[in-house]
Amino acid sequence: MSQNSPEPYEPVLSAEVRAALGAGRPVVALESTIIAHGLPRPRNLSVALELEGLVRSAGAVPATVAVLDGRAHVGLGAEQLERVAADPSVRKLGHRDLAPALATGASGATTVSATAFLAARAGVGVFATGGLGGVHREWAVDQDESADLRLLARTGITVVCAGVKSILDVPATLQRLETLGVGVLGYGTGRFPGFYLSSSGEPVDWTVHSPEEVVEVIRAKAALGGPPTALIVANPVPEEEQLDPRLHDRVLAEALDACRERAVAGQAVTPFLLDQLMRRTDGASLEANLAAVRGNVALAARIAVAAAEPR
Ligand code: PSU
Ligand code: MN
Repeated sequence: MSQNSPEPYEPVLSAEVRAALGAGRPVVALESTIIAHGLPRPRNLSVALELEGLVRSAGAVPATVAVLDGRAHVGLGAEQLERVAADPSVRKLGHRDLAPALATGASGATTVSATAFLAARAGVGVFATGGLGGVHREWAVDQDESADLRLLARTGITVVCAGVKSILDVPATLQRLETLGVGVLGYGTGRFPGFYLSSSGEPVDWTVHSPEEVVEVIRAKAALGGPPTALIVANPVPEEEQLDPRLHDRVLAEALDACRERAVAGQAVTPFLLDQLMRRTDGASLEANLAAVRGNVALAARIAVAAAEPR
């Protein structure tokens, strides 16, 4: 991977990503927090490689985003990806953490907020993740709302996700997205997906059925102009791969109790809850999470390919 940028704080684009962007070929950004902090080792590395493979087989270039030794990278080589997956000192970086990480030479995986920011800055228009962060269920007590929401309100990028994590207060998160002016499209559904579950039960206002329809919305949004905002494509996990909803509800209540009892706070909350669900479902939540992420990455690649087609 070439350190081809002379400016110390400029993000480094991999040669492959740089070439694809220069030629108008499709690129899909992938976040790294899910790899470093959302999935168990060593499976996380094989998942990271599998996700990059899914993007490639759809005809697009993967751009996994991370910070390594104080350099922000858009597009990682195999050794860099391995480091993000295996090195326990890799931190979790939201958008606000980027400057201190670069200034101190730190290494970290990027959340949705940091990834969307760096990807959009590099000129990548489509981004895939599992589930967005959002308003936590204890918001009235601790005001924990993921920085993902505000960053997406100010960043022009299309994010494919399975909704927001079901550990969150989903109706409150949808309300925040409405207030912040972030567009939400249900992909093949009139219901907002529920991350591990195909449906959260909440309605969405707009439904699309193909990558081409998503691209039309992106084009209309660009033609309208105005301040940049994200477009969320909410893609449900297939019903046959979702977590059993009854198991989900029972185990989530236990996990939230454990979070409260152990006074887990701040950045640790989301990884703690995801890990608790995995343990308490004997790994079933992990399989549903992976199915959701795979579907999102494949759809994001199809959207990026359709967006790169001449009209
Ligand atoms: N999707 C997943 N697993 C994850 C995440 C998303 O399937 O671990 C990560 C994303 O990086 C997201 C972060 O930005 O969780 C949210 O963390 P917080 O609630 O601390 O903002
Ligand atoms: Mn938080």
